[in-house]
Amino acid sequence: MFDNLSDKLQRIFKNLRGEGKLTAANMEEALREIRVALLEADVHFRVVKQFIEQVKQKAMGEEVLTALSPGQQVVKIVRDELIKMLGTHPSRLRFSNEPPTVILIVGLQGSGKTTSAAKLARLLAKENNRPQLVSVDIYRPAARQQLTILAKNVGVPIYEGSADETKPLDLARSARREAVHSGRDVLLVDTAGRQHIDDQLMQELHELKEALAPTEILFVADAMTGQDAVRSADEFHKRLGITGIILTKMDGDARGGAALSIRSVTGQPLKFVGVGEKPDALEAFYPDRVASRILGMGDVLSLIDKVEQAIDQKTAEKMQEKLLGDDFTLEDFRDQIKQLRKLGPLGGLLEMMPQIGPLKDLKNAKIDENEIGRVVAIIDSMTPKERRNHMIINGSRRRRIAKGSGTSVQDVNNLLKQYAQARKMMKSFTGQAGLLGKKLGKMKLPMIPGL
Ligand SMILES: Nc1nc2c(ncn2[C@@H]2O[C@H](COP(=O)(O)OP(=O)(O)OP(=O)(O)O)[C@@H](O)[C@H]2O)c(=O)[nH]1
Ligand SMILES: [Mg+2]
Repeated sequence: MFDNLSDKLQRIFKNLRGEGKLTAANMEEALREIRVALLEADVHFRVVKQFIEQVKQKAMGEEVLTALSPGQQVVKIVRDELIKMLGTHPSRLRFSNEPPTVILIVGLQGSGKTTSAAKLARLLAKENNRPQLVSVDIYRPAARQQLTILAKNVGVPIYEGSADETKPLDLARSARREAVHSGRDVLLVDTAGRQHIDDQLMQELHELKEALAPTEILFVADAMTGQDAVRSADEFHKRLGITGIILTKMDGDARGGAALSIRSVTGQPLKFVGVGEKPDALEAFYPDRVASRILGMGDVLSLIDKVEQAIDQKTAEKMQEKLLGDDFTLEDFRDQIKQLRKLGPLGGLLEMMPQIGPLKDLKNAKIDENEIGRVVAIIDSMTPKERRNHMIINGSRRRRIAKGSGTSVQDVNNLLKQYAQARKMMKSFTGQAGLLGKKLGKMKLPMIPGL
């Protein structure tokens, strides 16, 4: 559903990535385009304004991360700000210390309350809770029956009430008693919807709130209604006090702006999103995942994360100097390999690399994790002197090293051969270092010896 926004942002970033340097001018231009893209996605204008302001400040003030190119840096800032806008932490349901935890489900007519109540009950049951449902929608004919059918579907008990229970408060109180009686730990209360927010509805909800002391009051908002969903969430919050939001129909073709603004406007977290009509179409809301999906570059972003986490900047720079110099020892060779290993399975890492220039061929390179372990073990079994000068490693030293590392002399020979090749390759790179550096961007990833 974020397709359009995603496309636009990607185009903006792509243009930026081509720029060698971030200047006030190209930044201004990019920000203007981002602003338009967000507004077109129906994000609330105040939220957009604040967002752009934040990104601008960060981009201008940010200490330059040498591991990232200017374009990547902007992507990172925008991503971080998007996450902030969506809520920094995934927001979980809160549970009462004294069961049953009561969850009141409120919202306008047709927003998806009843469906979401059943979906949530199913999710809770799957996570080893003992939920129970009740509908207090006495207004719409067959509303309670609708929940009864859904409850059967998801295999969660429902309090159906007796014939003389015709008031929401009575139904709710009895359901709660029943839940306590049968050892249910969560009571989900599906309420009636109205076309508009009116005093009568608010009165009823207030009474339910008072009687049940719910731990959560979840506002169900229909994403397809865009800014209306944001506005009604805000009003419900002001009048009733909500604790979280379920945004439904995110599988539709809404522009997504509601999802982006609802948190900033109401100050309440998005907890779940509905992504279909089926009982299993409810997902916990993870701000970081959604942000990455919007940017449509989850892969590149996680690569940025990994690089930031795994590579000690200084070490990487020193290493690069060494790689291009003459004193690339077996120790450096080992450290290189260890650095690479910190990035996790190499196959995955290579998949995430942009498929451009010299990196294109890396994707097909098969790197055996066991092989890396062997190489490290062999080098660890050498004496410091041997590591600094491989020329002294004669036959008897090779036998000793093989024994010490639990490998064979053949393995040691292979490693020394690889190392010699890597050295040779490094040297031949020296001449083209400038060109290569440019091609690799400023990521300063350690190069892979032996490839
Ligand atoms: N595609 C899609 N449809 C949904 C989603 N959630 C709910 N619906 C559909 O929206 C319609 C209304 O859902 P209900 O759960 O009955 O809505 P409600 O808020 O309980 O409605 P009232 O009780 O009349 O106020 C139904 O047809 C649902 O199948 C969703 O996440 N995606
Ligand atoms: Mg309903």
